[in-house]
Amino acid sequence: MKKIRLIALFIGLALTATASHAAPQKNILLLCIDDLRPELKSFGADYIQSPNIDRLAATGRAFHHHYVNAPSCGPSRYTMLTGSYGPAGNQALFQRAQKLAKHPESVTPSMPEWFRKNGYTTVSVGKVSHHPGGRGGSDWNDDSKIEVPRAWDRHLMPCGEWQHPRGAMHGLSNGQTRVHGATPAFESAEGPDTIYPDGLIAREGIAQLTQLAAADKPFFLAIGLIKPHLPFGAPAAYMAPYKDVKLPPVPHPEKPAAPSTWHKSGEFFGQYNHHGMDPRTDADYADQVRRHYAACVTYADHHVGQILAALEKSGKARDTIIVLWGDHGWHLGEHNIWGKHSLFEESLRSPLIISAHGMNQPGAKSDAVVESTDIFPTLCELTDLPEPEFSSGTSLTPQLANPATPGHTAIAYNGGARTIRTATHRLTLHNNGAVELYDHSTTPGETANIASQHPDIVAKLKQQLAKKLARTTP
Ligand SMILES: [Ca+2]
Repeated sequence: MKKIRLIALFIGLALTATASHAAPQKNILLLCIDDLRPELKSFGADYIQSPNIDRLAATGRAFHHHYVNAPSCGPSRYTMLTGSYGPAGNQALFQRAQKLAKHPESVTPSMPEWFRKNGYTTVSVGKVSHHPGGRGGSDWNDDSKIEVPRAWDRHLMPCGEWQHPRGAMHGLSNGQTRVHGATPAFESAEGPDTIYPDGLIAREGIAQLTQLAAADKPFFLAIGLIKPHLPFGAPAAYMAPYKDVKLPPVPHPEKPAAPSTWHKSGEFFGQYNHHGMDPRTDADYADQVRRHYAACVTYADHHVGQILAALEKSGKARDTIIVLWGDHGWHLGEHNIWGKHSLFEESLRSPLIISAHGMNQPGAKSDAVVESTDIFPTLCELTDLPEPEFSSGTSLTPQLANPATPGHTAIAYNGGARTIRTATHRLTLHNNGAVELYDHSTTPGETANIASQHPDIVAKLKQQLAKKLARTTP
């Protein structure tokens, strides 16, 4: 069955290969984008300029109902990189590394480790795991504290004027690093792409891509861009498309009734200086924040374009599977939240695009509910690597072969609650016993909790959620 799906997917390529010689081993180019909402032109947002990601969507499969398994950077990246559910905090991968040091037999291989073991050269550049460059220590550059041991042949983070990965992670223009509570939440300084850290990440990523493409071995290259993570800083040129554009109204901006995973947007309000302004009460300020976020999306999109152009130039585009993945969404005022960390749709839904040369119906979107743990088994199947049976994900090759193929369910968790999304409903269970149930077929904004009216649906989804969570890696 697996083989039939693969042949269906790559029918064009398979015929070419039969006529000449065996197809070369496919490379992987994984593009991770930090805090990217699925608000792109190719995902239906008219006012956003995202031409390069849109072109990728037009040649591949855009998953419009991809859900992350945790609404913050560290635990979400844990699930994508390991194919398993894990701890809920930002230290998830470092905890795994400690466990690996003490009890190596109890830790399953990460996705890059799996590819490396199977003959690939594996390289990461930028923010792929939680810390850009994948190291711990006070400045995140300690070579003795590796976030994902055994994964990478090289894991790089060019820091330039920001001096270290911790500085670059929350950096503003020209080497400014974040000062708790004093740094502005957004900025658009005049200058070239490299006045913000992503300019350096893209440049190093392209250098690595060019080097890997010239070698004989297949490669797994992951490039992680930091924007549009806070602070929303991008060169002024990227603000230009948003100066006069009319922003759509924020849907359901009201604070939800309890119980919910609403929070006080601590990252946004606590880490940055808003000079007394608050987007929850000041419409002009909300507008400015949204425009700067949009500029960061276009800045990220520009780098995606540069990287894809370098892949074309390398001659390896036909032999490379491209994955673009957002590590979670972000509330720009929906449900009265400015941030992530909730278990609402705005935090959990993120873009996923998979593109492989010769695939069926390129450009047709998928509405299947899928989740980040699915990426690992999918890429193994596409490259004919051994199946990672330990993964709790499900290969998405059926959706790649036929975009109308239904999905499954997606689960997620934060410190205080856990949730399951089906094609029609979301159930959220709080640690204190409270329950939320939303029907997306009637109220897609998750504004009407119908848990008390539908105990049957609650019971059924509870069971499904428990079954999936039972596969969590401690
Ligand atoms: Ca993130």
